[in-house]
Amino acid sequence: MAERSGTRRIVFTGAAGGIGGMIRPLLAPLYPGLVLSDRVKPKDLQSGETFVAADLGKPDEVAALLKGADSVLHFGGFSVEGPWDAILQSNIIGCYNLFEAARQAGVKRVIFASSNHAVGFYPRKRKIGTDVTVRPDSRYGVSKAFGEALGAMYSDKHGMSVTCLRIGNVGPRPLDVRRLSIWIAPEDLVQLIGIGLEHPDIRFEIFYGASDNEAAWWDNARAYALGYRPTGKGEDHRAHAEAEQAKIGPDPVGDIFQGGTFCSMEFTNDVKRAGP
Ligand code: 15L
Repeated sequence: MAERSGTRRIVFTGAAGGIGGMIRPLLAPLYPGLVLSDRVKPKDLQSGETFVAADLGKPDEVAALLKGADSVLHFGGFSVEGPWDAILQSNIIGCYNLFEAARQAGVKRVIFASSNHAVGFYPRKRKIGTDVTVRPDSRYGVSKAFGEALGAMYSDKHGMSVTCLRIGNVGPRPLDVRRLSIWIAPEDLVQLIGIGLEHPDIRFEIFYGASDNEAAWWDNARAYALGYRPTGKGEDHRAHAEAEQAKIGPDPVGDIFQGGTFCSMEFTNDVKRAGP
């Protein structure tokens, strides 16, 4: 934990995105050397924040961004299901450019924002660990599984410390009944990032990005073993989540699987054949 208060250059891609907006104020006092990056500047950039624009699709720009960096928080890319070309450019090519530039720059640690959608076709009735086969529920989920695989390769082949966070849903409280199982408070996400940035034993890890949720579908034992002590509890917000759920109609496919609407989108299978 000694480096925590240092000014090592920590690059945060995707800093102008939704998660970026929620965690930037929490990261700033912990990591004075934080460099925010995105294609466009966050509208609410604060006077003490450093920003460098970069397009993940352009290797030269990514290389310039990572020059002298100690660590990277890679949250950049397309954050929902989308057309193949958008996913390909941002999350496949962009993610490769990021890891390769990190290797060339001698970056020691990468924290990769993966997603629950890498395993979205597991049924809600199953509790899964981080060692299960991926079951992506979308092109987006496939791209997150790809990012995890890239991280494993850069860890094994080049000795980079890589932490993949299969993030559920970040926000002040769970948005609906599904999110009671996968919700993560911004403070807890910052705690997981801190473990990825500082824990001395990390080579390659996958953690679920979830708070202390009673309704959890995930076994996050490895994160707890490395010191994770989430403070958010989804159950404290059950009444709100159920009230919001009542406004949403049933989804005969999405309600069965962990990935919800990402599973029902474009679904042409028989539910009985998917996700046992
Ligand atoms: C994600 O991975 C998305 O980035 C976010 O927008 C939500 O859809 C979230 O998953 C979720 O599953 O709720």
